[in-house]
Amino acid sequence: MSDFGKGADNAGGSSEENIKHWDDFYNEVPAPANYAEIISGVRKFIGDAKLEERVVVVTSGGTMVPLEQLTVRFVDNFSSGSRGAASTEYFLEEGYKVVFLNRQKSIQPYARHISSVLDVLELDGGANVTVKSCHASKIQTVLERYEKYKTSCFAITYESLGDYLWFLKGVSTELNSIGARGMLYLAAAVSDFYIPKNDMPEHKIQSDRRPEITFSLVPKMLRPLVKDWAPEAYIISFKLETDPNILLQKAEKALKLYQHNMVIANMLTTRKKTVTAVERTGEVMKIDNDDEDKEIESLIVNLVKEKHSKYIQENLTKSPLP
Ligand code: 9Z3
Repeated sequence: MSDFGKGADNAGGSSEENIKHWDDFYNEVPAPANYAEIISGVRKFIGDAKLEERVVVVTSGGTMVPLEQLTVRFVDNFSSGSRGAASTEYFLEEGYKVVFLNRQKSIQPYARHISSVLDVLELDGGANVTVKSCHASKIQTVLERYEKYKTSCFAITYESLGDYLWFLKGVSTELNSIGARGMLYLAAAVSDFYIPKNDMPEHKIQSDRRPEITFSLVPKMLRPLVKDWAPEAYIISFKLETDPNILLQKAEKALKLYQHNMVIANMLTTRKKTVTAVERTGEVMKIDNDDEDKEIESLIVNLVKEKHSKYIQENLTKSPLP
C-alpha cells in the first residue's frame, strides 16, 4: 500500500476527485481465469534472468471495455500493436529478456514481417504445400531471428481492460524483484473509462430506445505502479494525443504527477515519424525518423537502453552489490 491516503490517492486536479481507489477497482473486477498460472510463469522467467541480464515488460495494443456483461458491444482504444511488436524485436536484439503483454490478435513480433499464409504458400503439383520462391529468403531470415530469440520472450495476451490491469499489476510486482535491471515500456493504449459491473446491463442493449451509457473513470494505475508495485524499475509511459498544442504539457504533467522516469509523447498521425522523449530530469529529446528503411522503434529502443544503463549505474552506486 502506498503512503498516499485513500482520499488523496488520485490527487492531481479536481477532475480526478471522482476516481475510485485502485484497490476498489481490483476488488470489483475479477482476475483473469489463468492469472495465477501466468504469474507463476512470469516469476520463473524473470527469476531465471542472469545477474547481468535486463528484463523489459512491453505492453502493446488497445484495451477493450465491455458495455454488457454478456458482451456483444464494447469500446476499444486505438492501437494496432505495431509499436509494441517492433520494440520487442529491438529489445531482444539488444539482449533484453521481454515480457510481451499484448492484446489478442494485435500485431506480433516477427510474424509481422510475413504476409498471410494464403499469399506465401502454394500447392506444388496439387499434393505438397511449399513456400513460394519469391518469399522463401525473407521467411528464412525471419524464422532464424525468431528461433534465436524465442526463449527470451514471454508472451501474455489480454483482451479487456480488466485483464490488462490485473496482468500489469502482477507482472510489475514480479519485475521489482530484479531491481533497477527491470524496465516497464507502457506502449499499450489503455482506456480511461469503463463501466463498473453493477452499472452494466447483463444482456445485450436493445435498440428500441436511445441508449444511455455512463462511464466511470479508471483509477490512474501509474500511481501504485511507481509507488508500490515496481518502485525499483525504470518506468516509461507513452502519451498519445491528437492535438499538438497540448502534447508536451500533458507529458510533463504526467511525469510530475507520477514521478516515473520517462514519458514518450506521440501524435496519432505522426507516431511512426516523430516522438519526443521527456525524462524526469527535465531533458527533452526529439526523435525523428527520416530514413524509410528504418523503424522509429529502433531509435527509441537505442535511447531508452542508454538511459536505462545510466539508471542501473546510478542505482548500483546507491546500493552496490555485496
Ligand atoms: C502510445 O502512445 C503508442 O505509441 C501508440 C502506438 C498506441 C500510439 P500502434 O500500436 O500505436 O503502433 O498502432 N501508447 C500509449 C497510449 C495511451 O493510452 N497512453 C495514456 C495516455 O495517453 C497514458 S498510459 O493518457
